[in-house]
Amino acid sequence: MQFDIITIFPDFFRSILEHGLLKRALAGGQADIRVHDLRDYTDDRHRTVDDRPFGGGPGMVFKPEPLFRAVEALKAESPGGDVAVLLLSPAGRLLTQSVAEGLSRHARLMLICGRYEGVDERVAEHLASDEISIGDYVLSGGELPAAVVMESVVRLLPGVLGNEESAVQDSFAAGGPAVSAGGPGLLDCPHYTRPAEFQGWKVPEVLLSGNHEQIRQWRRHRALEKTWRRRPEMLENFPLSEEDRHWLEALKRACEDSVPGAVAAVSDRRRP
Ligand code: 9D3
Repeated sequence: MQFDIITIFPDFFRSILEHGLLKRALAGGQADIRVHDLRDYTDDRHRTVDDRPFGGGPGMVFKPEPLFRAVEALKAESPGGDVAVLLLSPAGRLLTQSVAEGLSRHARLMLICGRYEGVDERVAEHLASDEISIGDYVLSGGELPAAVVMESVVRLLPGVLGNEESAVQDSFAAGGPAVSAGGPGLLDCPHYTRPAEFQGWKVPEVLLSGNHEQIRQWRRHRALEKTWRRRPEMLENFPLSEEDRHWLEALKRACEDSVPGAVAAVSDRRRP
């Protein structure tokens, strides 16, 4: 898959491309990532990318011409190709695992990073095919969001994760068919490693027991419990098994009755 990032801070991307998953995907040929300096697509002496907003007000707005010139020049390299042009913008559609899955099906992604107060609206309307936000908090530009989008997409590409199953087992993808269809998964169960006791805090005994059926069940219950406590809305579209449903009902009853011992017994809390 080919990625083209258009930014006024090309150096920003150096370190993320030289580490971990993105480095590996580049080396392995699953991803080809190029970073383009928006100023290379200006035509004035000062390499101007922004201007004052019509109608007045604070801040500066990215001019349309350099962005159109950049995207059109890059598009000309792959005529007729399946290219998505993403504008990273706080007003975009929220990035979720299923949005990342959709993006991963394109042959080529162009990522436009805005800065300042915004980007001329004609870019969103007539140049970008999609606008993406990574969440409801204010950042100062689209560079971090572009890196987030890229990492979420690249790890879905065939051959990128050493273990082809890891992507499927991820928190937001756990749970099979409903999840492949873009639904939410469950939060992950807790993980532990040695030592079995650290500063007086013990690893749950069942994990040391060697009883794989009990371990599997414990992990399932912990994942269900964590999801119910922290992200109950994720359970609404999740395909619960009969046994999941029964166990969750028992947990809810114990919590509603707020009998500490009962909650501890159901949820295996050592410090209720
Ligand atoms: C004062 C201007 N802001 C009013 C709320 C608008 C604004 C424009 C541009 C706020 C931030 C930015 C810079 N942010 C991004 O370009 C951005 C972003 C973000 O801030 N949060 C989450 N996802 C994204 S994607 C791009």
